[in-house]
Amino acid sequence: MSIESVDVVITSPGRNFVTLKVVTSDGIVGWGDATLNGRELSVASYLSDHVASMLVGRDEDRIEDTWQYLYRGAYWRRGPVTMAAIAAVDMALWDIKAKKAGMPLYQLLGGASRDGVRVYAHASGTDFEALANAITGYRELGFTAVRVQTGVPGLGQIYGVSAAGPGVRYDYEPAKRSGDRPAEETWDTRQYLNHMPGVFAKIREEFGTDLRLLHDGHHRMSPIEAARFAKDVEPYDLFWLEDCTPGEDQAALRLVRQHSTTPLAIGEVFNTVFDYQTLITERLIDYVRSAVTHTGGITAMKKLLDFAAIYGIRSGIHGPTDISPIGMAAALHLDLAIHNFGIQEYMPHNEQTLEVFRTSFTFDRGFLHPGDQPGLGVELDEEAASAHEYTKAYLPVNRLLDGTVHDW
Ligand code: CS2
Ligand code: MG
Repeated sequence: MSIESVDVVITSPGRNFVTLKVVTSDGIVGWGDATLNGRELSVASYLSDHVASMLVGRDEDRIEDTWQYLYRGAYWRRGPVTMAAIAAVDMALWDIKAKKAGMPLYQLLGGASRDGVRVYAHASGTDFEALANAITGYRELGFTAVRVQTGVPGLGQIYGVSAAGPGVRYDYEPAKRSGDRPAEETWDTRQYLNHMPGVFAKIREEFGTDLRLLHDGHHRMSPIEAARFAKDVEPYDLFWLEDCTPGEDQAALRLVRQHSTTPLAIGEVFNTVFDYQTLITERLIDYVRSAVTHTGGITAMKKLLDFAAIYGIRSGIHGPTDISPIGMAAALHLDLAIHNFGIQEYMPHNEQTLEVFRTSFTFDRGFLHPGDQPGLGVELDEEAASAHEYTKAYLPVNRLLDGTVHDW
């Protein structure tokens, strides 16, 4: 048995996705997610122009060797493009291996460690009323955890708040089809710092203490601002404060840790374990946020989460709509199997996307389950995919009120 063909499928059912299709000489198909929001074609080219020909003829069962071959063999390593490409190959090979075994992937990762995967939804609103409406809606669907993002008085459209207006299920899509350059948003950390603690106080007053609340700082605060924010929200018992400060400055989290016991989550823009080394070994975070799609796949993610487990750190795998249903399924198989599971992000994909990606994972009262189909449990409908042409889209660029470029 060997790999017979390797192809890249680019489709855009409402937003862009890049998918790798690997077919063995016995006709078994494996799928891998290679989507990198705003830079999709870079990964598509890395795969089709540089990797595909290297894979044809290789033994599809040698997953670890293929991973090392693509990581060490490239010489130029790490980074979001390289690791998304490797992730897609890795996911496809695990999909094939589990299909050959006639088992859902989680069985090959040690079997189920829990009955279901607790997920959190994105609740947002331009003002408190809209936010409360969204939280109520998600609670009615059975969610036990919600991420809270809201507008800041005086600022326009900001990160994480649906432009589509309040609602339980909205297609919040951060990447904008804005022609040849990104849209721009404005930001002011001081107004944000002064506004948000009161929002959490009102949420606790209205919804009580049981609901798990998460919040995404989205890389925007300086270390001392993050320390202040984490301390100010401590009374509201957040499940986690995410990306409170740009995580690549790992040592900065020592300052935040000194001032607060608010749990911290970091890593969705990270691509290898080396990005986490200080954060994990010094216990500066509580949750690992990487996506399987951006961190070298299932092989690398399992190693990263096992490393984190030694330090009492749990998973919080990234699951926005710009991770495809294939990448989401890969996360769910890992979530079900590992011991140090924390929580899984779940932004439901739109109907158009689900016509292209035939999923078998199920949602039930706040929990997802990957299902028991052999493999990852997601099949891409190539005919449906061909109906949605790629359209360039950019994540916004953020500027402070004085025009200075800032983390978005
Ligand atoms: C966000 C993401 O889900 C999250 O935690 O940080 O939605 C992020 O903004 C997007 O993945 C960027 O493409
Ligand atoms: Mg985030």
